[in-house]
Amino acid sequence: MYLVDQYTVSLLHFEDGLKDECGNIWTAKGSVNEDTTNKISGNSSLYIPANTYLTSINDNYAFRSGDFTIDFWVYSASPNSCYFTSSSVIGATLGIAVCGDASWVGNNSVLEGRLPLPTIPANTWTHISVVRYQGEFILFIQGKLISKAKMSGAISSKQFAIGARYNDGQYPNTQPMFIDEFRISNVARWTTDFTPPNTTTETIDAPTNLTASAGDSQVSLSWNAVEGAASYNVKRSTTAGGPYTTIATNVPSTSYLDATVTNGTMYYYVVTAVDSSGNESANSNEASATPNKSTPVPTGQELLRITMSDSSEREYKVSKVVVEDFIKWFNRNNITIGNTSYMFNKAIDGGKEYLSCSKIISFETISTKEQIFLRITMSDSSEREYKVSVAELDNFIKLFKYTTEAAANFYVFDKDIDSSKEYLFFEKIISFEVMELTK
Ligand SMILES: [Ca+2]
Repeated sequence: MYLVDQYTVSLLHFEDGLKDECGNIWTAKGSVNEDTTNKISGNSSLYIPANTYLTSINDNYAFRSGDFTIDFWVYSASPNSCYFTSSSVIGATLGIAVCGDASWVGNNSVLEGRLPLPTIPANTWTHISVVRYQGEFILFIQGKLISKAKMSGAISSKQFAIGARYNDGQYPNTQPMFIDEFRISNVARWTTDFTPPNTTTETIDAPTNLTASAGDSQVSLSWNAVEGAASYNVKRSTTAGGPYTTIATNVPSTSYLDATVTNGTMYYYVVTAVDSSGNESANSNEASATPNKSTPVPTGQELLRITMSDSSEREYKVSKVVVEDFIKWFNRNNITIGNTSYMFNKAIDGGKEYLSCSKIISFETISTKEQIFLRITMSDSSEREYKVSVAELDNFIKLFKYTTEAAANFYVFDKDIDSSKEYLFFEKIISFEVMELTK
């Protein structure tokens, strides 16, 4: 299947009714329908019975004097079918038509050229394209340049019809036909012979909804499955937008754990889908994460922050028992002589620290209930911040990692401000980071 690029004005795969990948509205006149038995791309083509057709109106179809390309695949029992036109009323506007008897590049009053259309083989898929390049109209059949004519006038028609000679409904095709991969572009895609794109060079859809979540020396990725994908490739960069380096190929599932990362570095990821023929899709959306060593205060501990007489602050993660003991000691010594010291075990190197009571100006205890700061980045790039307890954080991470085990696909946070609740859907979370709360 074609992908939309910067030149694509209209693109119909006929996989989803009349869905246009560029957002144009196509209206069926008569009962056209998808056909899954006869197609060039994906699962289906559009079957257009005799005397039915499609129309669409868009300023982008009025090419003025610019280059353009209209290309499509057709399968018809009769070479007299009328494939498309961009002229609204006979004689009113310069338009383009490719019909069984001729390929028109003008209108009845200002005919700049009229190219005979060679006989289109019956009952076989045929690629047809018409291109305007630097004032010349070029007709290609199966990628082979058939003929050219001058075409310098401005095309003002904003209407398009597929399956009729005029898109007000005059002269619809008299024979049924199938159309697939119909595309309109505002550029000359071909100017010499080319190999028509077909199912063997078909592009598989890119994965969507890639998310990256950071851990300690690792980043876990997940994305939505792509129909027809045999495996996925994972690519990484330290620059937003790439270029990306492939770090994993033949990934069979829709998740990947990258354990070859350095804490503190921001990584940008994309994934691609690969089909059984080895065709690789375009890149997915980009997701980023910064792996970091998270050191939450263990459950049951409290943070004791002591301000000394030299204005330095010392922090200790200690049990509630130690906090109570410290407070008792401080009160007793503060009232009396106040010259003895209190010993703390240092968490980092197992050393001991002695604080002199007379040098302590103040201290505060921060309960574990408010010690963890969780910042979540959502798929709309908004950030949400929550203060959570260690237990809450553990629960959140567990449910986020193993969403399948979660009873629900969302997590409920209590809002500090008005004690209301907020529901965050796991699939909308791109990444999150954990910090110790500092005041
Ligand atoms: Ca198709």
